Amino acid sequence: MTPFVDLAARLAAEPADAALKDVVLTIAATCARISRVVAAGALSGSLGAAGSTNVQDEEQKKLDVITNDMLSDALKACAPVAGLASEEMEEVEPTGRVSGYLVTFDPLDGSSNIDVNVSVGTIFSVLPAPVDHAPTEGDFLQPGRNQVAAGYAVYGPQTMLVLTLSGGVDGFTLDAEGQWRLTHPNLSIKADTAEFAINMSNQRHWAEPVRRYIDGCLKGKDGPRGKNFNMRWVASMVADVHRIMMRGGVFLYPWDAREPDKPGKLRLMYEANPMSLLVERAGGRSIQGAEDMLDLQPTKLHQRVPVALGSANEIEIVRAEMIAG
Ligand code: P6P
Repeated sequence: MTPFVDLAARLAAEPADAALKDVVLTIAATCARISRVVAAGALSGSLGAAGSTNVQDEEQKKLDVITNDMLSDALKACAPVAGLASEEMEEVEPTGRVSGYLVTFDPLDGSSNIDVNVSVGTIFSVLPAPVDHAPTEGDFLQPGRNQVAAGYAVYGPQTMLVLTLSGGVDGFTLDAEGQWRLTHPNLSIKADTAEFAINMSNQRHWAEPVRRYIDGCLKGKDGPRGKNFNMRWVASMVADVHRIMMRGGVFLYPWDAREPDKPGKLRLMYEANPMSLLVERAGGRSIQGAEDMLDLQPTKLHQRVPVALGSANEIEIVRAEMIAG
């Protein structure tokens, strides 16, 4: 008999309504199925390019399309879901139902890592749906603080689900029977860190505040920070954020001059906002520029934002650099 309670038992203790728990359980069950599809890799012929591009004009991998269909089909069959939106779909998709919840998701984040067997993941966000009409794109454009649930599944050495509804953040590990087991209750991010995650190859393109912050870290114990720093970059947001949930750190994907009209690479509605809710609920911080990410009023469904998130005290140092300009 395992000592680890399962997801349904943990949700039973949540004050959230049964309809929201139904949505979360549907997403969790689909992520368990996605884990098996991802793990099969070349054996199932699901690696490689799909031969199409998504709304971001990015080449789609076969697994981007397969996993998007898995989540879309499951959510359309889930009664409390009134509408869904995905990185892989240009428009929002009303389900024909009114009221309940809206779900946004990145079905397989980091998919460029799939073919080289590096961790990837699924990110999801749940928002309240309008009560009196079928949802339109405008109904999805709610600040991150409106989220009623958020989470990710990371398909790595273990498959884990990290989730927040009304309270804290819990981590679940998928067992051999396909059940999510509560292995990491009440996750909390260390307030201080000596580890940053950023794609250093873009250094010459960063704005001055980010360049100053990273230079300070790189100067180590003889520099302004008085300590040495370590660097990590998985190039899979889910994997980098999961490491921060487990041992602290900061993750930055800032604006850079390569495409100056783009505020950042990552998407607000189904990457930055769900990750920011999880990080804040675990005691961390998440900012875009000098503002809290969760306060941002979205203007477009596939809007991109610069992201800096992680250990609270370290992010406040980043925020101070942003304010200094
Ligand atoms: P780069 C994956 O494509 C992603 O959207 C995030 O998961 C990841 O953090 C980032 O892009 C990696 O970007 O420019 O380092 O390849």
